[in-house]
Amino acid sequence: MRQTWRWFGPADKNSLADALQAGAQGIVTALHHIAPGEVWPVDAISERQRQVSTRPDGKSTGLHWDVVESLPVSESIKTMSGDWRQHIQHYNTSLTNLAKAGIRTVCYNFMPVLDWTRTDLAAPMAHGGTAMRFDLTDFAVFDLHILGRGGAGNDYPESVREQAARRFAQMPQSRSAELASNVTAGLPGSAEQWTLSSLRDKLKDYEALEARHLRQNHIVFLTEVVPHAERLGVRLCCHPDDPPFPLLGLPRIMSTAADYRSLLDAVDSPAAGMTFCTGSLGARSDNDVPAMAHEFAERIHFVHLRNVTRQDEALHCSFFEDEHLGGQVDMVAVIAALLAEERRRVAVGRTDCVIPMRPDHGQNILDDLTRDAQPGYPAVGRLKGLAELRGIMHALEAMQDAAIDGRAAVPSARRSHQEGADAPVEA
Ligand code: DNO
Repeated sequence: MRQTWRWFGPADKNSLADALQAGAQGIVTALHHIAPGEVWPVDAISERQRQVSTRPDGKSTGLHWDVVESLPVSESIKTMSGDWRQHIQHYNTSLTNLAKAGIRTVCYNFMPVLDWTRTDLAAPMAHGGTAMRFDLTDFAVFDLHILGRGGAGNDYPESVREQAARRFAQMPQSRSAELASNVTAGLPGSAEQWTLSSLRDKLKDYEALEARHLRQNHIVFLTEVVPHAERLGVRLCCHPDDPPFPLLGLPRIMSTAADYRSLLDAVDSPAAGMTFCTGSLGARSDNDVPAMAHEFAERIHFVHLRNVTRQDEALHCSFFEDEHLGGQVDMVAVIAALLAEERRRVAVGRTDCVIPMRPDHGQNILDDLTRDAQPGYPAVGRLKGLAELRGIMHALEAMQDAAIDGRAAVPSARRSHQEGADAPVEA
């Protein structure tokens, strides 16, 4: 697998030099300054490519912009209202411009209004670092008592409503403001930013939109863009809902194996695929994540490796972001399935036989605690995750090589380490 690293552009507190020291082989980024629905112009794409590939002293970083995360799908497209037709044309133009620049893996999501959502961005961990967390009771506090959404009571069991009322009554103002900001202020990489009042207005647009309508709109969107992507050799890959269940009464339709099965069957093209995010999918106890990696292997174009520990099995709704090998997702089984898919692709002559992966999120540890990088994207926590995941890849590849050659396993670095990456460079 190709070991990539998310970089938010020049404003990112983590530099490309950090990515290189972490051993990244490629960069995942986006033009976050361009609003959803607008065209990504050729010039802006090539400028970002230049930033990725060039060190401040003008020398090459050896890195390239490998994956777009994300080319956002506008709210108008998701609801098929307003300027949606024009936004689809713009989406196709952006795909053309990306393909011209040689960038052909494009991640997107189809979550209405909110992208990834957490109630805590820095929950203390026993080791002294922090991690992100989604707590259903805190979310209910936000929904019922801070946002005050009409009808929200019907969406929570009585026990959660009671606990939320008690918690809100004792909640200091500073924590309720923080909770509101964590949920609504938008996170880096999310499509749109909300205030409490714009969020209330936006939710109205979805009042009549049921899950089945959103599914239909997703298929219409893909029907409009996939033939174009196919001609360009672009692979779109839909990120799962995070967390994978409805929030604020909004439908979420890419949460389970059944959701992906029906979408990928409805739009049966290599240009319509999946971003396999183990952390998002793993937040549901009824998702068998390794089995999903096997089932959808052929259509997986991009991988996020992250782990979660679920905290409320009964409600399967609360979790925290655990260490990459520490949570409930069987990471070895997932990586084994993905490496097997890579070998299968080589055997059938597919050109996309190296699947890009990135260590998704990381706990804040050591210097991360003072660096104030984007939530979820610390340098050291991700570096640690990548190093652990790389270890698994090395071990599994070495065992596979040994099985093929019929000899004892010898650790081999040849496939998962960039050639020359660890050689000394000229000063
Ligand atoms: C969070 C990310 C998501 C992801 C989008 C993809 O860290 O995994 O924001 O980028 O959902 O469209």
